[in-house]
Amino acid sequence: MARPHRAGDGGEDTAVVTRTRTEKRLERPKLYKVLLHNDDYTTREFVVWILETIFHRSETEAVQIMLHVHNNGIGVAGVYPHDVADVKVRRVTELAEQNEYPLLTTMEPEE
Ligand code: TYC
Repeated sequence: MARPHRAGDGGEDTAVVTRTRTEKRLERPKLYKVLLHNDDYTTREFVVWILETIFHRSETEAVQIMLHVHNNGIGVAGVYPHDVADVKVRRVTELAEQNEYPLLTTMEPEE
């Protein structure tokens, strides 16, 4: 006698459920660039400290990124999933305000 079946229990819905799970696993989360913008007032030392503290950059990397932003007007501090990028932008903005620097940080989707 036929038994009732639910999705995933070996009945005809199983293939659909399994394929959906596979597609979900293959989706890569969209990544966001956290950008630092140059200005004339924020000290180089503060930007390097931000890159070391918030973006976990080595001193060498931090100086290179800071100089890139200083020379080009903008540069990438790091690339992260949306929620992580959002928190980093907020933390940098808060630290800049507390220290009375106009340092601007923004985020934009990669590609
Ligand atoms: N232009 C700043 C100075 O000469 C240094 C600086 C670098 C500021 C990067 C902001 O995102 C920045 N003191």
